[in-house]
Order: sequence, then structure tokens, then C-alpha cells
Amino acid sequence: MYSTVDDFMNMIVEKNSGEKEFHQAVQEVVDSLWDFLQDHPHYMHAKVLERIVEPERIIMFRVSWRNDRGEVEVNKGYRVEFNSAIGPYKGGLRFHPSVNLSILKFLGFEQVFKNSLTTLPLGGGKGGSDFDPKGKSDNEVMNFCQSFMTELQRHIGPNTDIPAGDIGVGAREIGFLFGQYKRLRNEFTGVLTGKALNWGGSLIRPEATGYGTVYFANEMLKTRGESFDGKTVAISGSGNVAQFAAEKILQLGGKPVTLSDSSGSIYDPNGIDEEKLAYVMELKNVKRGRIKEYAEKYDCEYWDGERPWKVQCDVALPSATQNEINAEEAKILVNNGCICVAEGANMPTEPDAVDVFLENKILYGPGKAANAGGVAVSGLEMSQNSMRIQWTREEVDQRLHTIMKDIHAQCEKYGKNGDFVNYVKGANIGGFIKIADAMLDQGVV
Ligand code: NDP
Ligand code: 2IT
Repeated sequence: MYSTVDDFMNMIVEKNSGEKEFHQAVQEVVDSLWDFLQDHPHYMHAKVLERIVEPERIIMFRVSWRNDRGEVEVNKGYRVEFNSAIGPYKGGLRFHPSVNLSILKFLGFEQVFKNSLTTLPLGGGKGGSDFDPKGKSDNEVMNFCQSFMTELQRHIGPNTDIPAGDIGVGAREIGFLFGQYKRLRNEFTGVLTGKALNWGGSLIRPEATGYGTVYFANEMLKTRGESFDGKTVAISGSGNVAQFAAEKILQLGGKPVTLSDSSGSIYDPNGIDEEKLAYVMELKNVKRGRIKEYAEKYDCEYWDGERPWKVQCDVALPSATQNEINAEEAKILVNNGCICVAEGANMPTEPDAVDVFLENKILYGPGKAANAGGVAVSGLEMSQNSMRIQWTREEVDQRLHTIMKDIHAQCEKYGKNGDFVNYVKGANIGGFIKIADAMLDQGVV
């Protein structure tokens, strides 16, 4: 047995050599859990910690496909089936050139705890490819998705493993993937979530991650007698999560002032209103253009190659990718008066920057709690598919709202120390207990 966090982490680094994002995700969880585990030694005796950091299964495969010029292209495909103690593996697929095993293992590991927090019976997994959909034609994306699914279909199923979207995988990709699964298996099942409405999708799933992040942030703000009304909000990213976070902030009376993409950020001090947001959705989802074009259209500042964190804001919602806020940027945010950070993205805050937020006792909601609304509504999509019914928008939104409040309550229960809630600790302990108890019940597997 390991006697210190450092001993345990040395083992992780040695056994998972070079996987720095995975090490980072495990370190955060183990730091949060260590004291709790000393007080509950039965988990340590059964080696639950050693087991929970080891994926149950990793599938890696070749994806060959033809581009529009008739040339053969080759990509890597992955599915990390991390933990199925409380339900079938569930989690998104990421298509981005940066995808590697370390990134998918960190995402899969986070997903295990996140899915546990949702209160739904969902295990954790993640997958994807180093394929870059940017600049590809619809035909090329379809060729790639069909080839990817031709292998993946052997490993997934509505009671086994249910993928969904993530960076680079939206409605278009889910459509192509579903079509190929159905063709190969000759069955119409809820094997993927994030489907379009007229073939098994759920209302509110596109909105769910962004809305859920804002609902979670709102719960955090309420603990200090605050709300979004009149608040200035910095958002990064301009994809699925960022767009619907902005939409919900507007509905709650807040003012989003920034968005970004991998090329740079826009700063619109007048606020990104409904009309401007509709433009962003068209620009990003239909034209697949760059956020720079927003600055040209609305005559505001564009910061080439920069992140948005130097702005004056009350709330920050990092919603692009991992490690997109460093310690220096965290200090700037705090010094500029930011009182709340809720992570729409997975692990967007570097460890030193998390320390800055915690030391300054601002409201800091880690991704596995704050962005769990997406996978939660995926879970609701699975329920609707199983029952072969479709709930109304209000019904799904109400359930999402209740789930986000419940996650907030779990964070408070396990993370409260005096007046201050450490949401990182709360989320990690709250997420852990349910899975660990299920693993104990199910024996040494
Ligand atoms: P999208 O692909 O819709 O959008 C991603 C956005 O982030 C784009 O604006 C993209 O810019 C930007 N981005 C991607 N990679 C980088 C990078 N390396 N540096 C800077 N910007 C980058 O993805 P989502 O909105 O779905 O995902 C955003 C985040 O939210 C991810 O961390 C994802 O894991 C997380 N998340 C998503 C959920 C979902 O349901 N979709 C659920 C929970 C979490 P560009 O256009 O240049 O690529
Ligand atoms: O990170 C995430 O939670 C997601 N990308 C959504 C996963 C899902 O199965 O809906």
C-alpha cells in the first residue's frame, strides 16, 4: 500500500510514462481523496484507488480512408473504456489533431467521476481520433466517420458503451457515425447520444453542457447572495459549449463579452447579444469560419493568438480545451474582480492556477461538476430511447436543472469547510464514493 500521495503518484508516472495530462488529472483526484481514504481504510485495503486509475480496456485501431483527391489517409482511432462499475461506458469522442492516449485517458478518468456525480447509472469512457475535421469537406468527414465506426462498432452497444460528441464531433459527425453503425449492425438503437431530434435525439442535448455550466455557476453565486443579473462574463471557445453558455447567460441578464477559437479571442465590451450570438452560431456551425470574422463584422477588438482572460469580468467560463488558464492568467482574473469560475471545458485550469483560485477563495467549479449537464442529458436521451418516447423541452430542462442543483449539493456536502466550499474536493469525493462502493460490491474485477 502507498503511504503518501507522492508514493502513489510515482507509481502512476512510472506505469503511465509520458502521459502528462493523465498524470495531472490523477494528481488532482488523489490530492482531494487522500485524507478521506485514510479515514476510510477499507477502500485502501481493497486497492480501489489502484484499480480506479487503470482503464478496464483500451481499444486502439487504424482508420484508413480516402480524401477527395482519391488519396489514402491514415489516422489513429481510440476508445478508452475506463470504468463500468455503475453503468455502461459513457463519454464523448474527440476529433482533433492533438488527440493522443494521454489526453483520452485524462478525459476518460474525469468522465468516470463526472458521470457518477450526475446521479444517473453511467460508467465512464472517452474516445476519438487525431483526425482534424477542419478544412475537410462533408464527404471527407463522412468517409472518415464510416471507416472509424467500421472498427468501433464491434466494441460498443446501447448496453455496453455509448459514445457522444466532444471537440470536433457535433451533429454532423454523430449522424455519419450512427448511419454506419445502423448499416453494419442492422439495428436502430440508442448507441450514440447527441443524435438529431427526428431520429432519436433529445431536446436540450445541444444546449445541455452550456446551460448546465451556467446553472451550476448560478448555484455557486447564490451561496454568496449573487446572481448573473448584470454580471460581465468572459467565455473562451466558440463551439457547442461556449455558444449555449452565452445563450443562457443572456437569458439570466448577464453580459458575455468574449469568445475565442484556436486562433485568437474577440472582446466586445458592448456585449454579445442575441443577434450577435446567432451570427456566431451560423459562422461556427454552418460556415465553419473563424472567430476573427466576428471582430470584423461588429468592429470590436481581436487578439490574435491570445486567450481572453485579461478582460475585466465578474465570472469566467473556460469552454474551449484543457490547460487554457495558467497561474498568471488566474491572478489577472482575480485581481480584475472575477468572483466565479465555472469550467465548461474539461480540465481547462492548470494546477497552479487552481491553487490561485482556491487561495483567493473565489467560487471555483471544476469541469467534472460544472460541465456534467451534457452527459446528464445524454443519459436522459438514453432513457428516452429505451422507452421509445420523447420528453418535452420543459421536461428535459427541468431534469437538467435538478441534476445540476444535486451536483452542487454533493460538492457542498463533501467540500464544505467552515464558510468555504472547495468544489474540487467535494466533486472528487462525491464522485468517488458511489463508484468505489459499487466496485467493492462487485468483487475483485
Ligand atoms: P467544439 O468542437 O464545439 O468547440 C471547441 C471550441 O474550442 C472551438 O471554439 C475551438 O476552436 C476551441 N478549441 C479547441 N481546441 C482548442 C485549442 N487547442 N486551443 C484553443 N481553442 C481550442 O467543442 P465543445 O464545445 O463540445 O467542447 C469544448 C470543451 O467542452 C472541451 O473541453 C470538451 O471536452 C468540453 N465538454 C464538452 C461537452 C459536450 O457536450 N460537447 C460536455 C462536457 C465538456 P476552433 O474552432 O479553432 O477549433
Ligand atoms: O466531456 C463530456 O462530458 C462530453 N463530451 C459529453 C459526453 C456524453 O456522453 O454526452
